[in-house]
Amino acid sequence: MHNRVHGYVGGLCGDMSHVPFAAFDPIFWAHHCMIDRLFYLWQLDTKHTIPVSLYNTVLRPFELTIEHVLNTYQLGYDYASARGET
Ligand SMILES: [Cu+2]
Repeated sequence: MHNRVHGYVGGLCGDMSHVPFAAFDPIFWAHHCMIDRLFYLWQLDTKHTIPVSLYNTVLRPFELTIEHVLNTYQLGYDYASARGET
């Protein structure tokens, strides 16, 4: 889902198709916000969990690990609609 949107929007020559330039396209930010929200909703579904064995995986080029980014609330934001709010 993630990669295909990059390809559909960017085509052969557009910024979205090329990792070093993708963030220059404004749709990049909307796209990644939606991916983040879908991951959040996926986490709320108790049938899905991230294997604990992956928690210490470092997310290069950042110093954060998977464990650091699992909880959006701890990152300073949340999705109201997921809690039944409008
Ligand atoms: Cu992307």
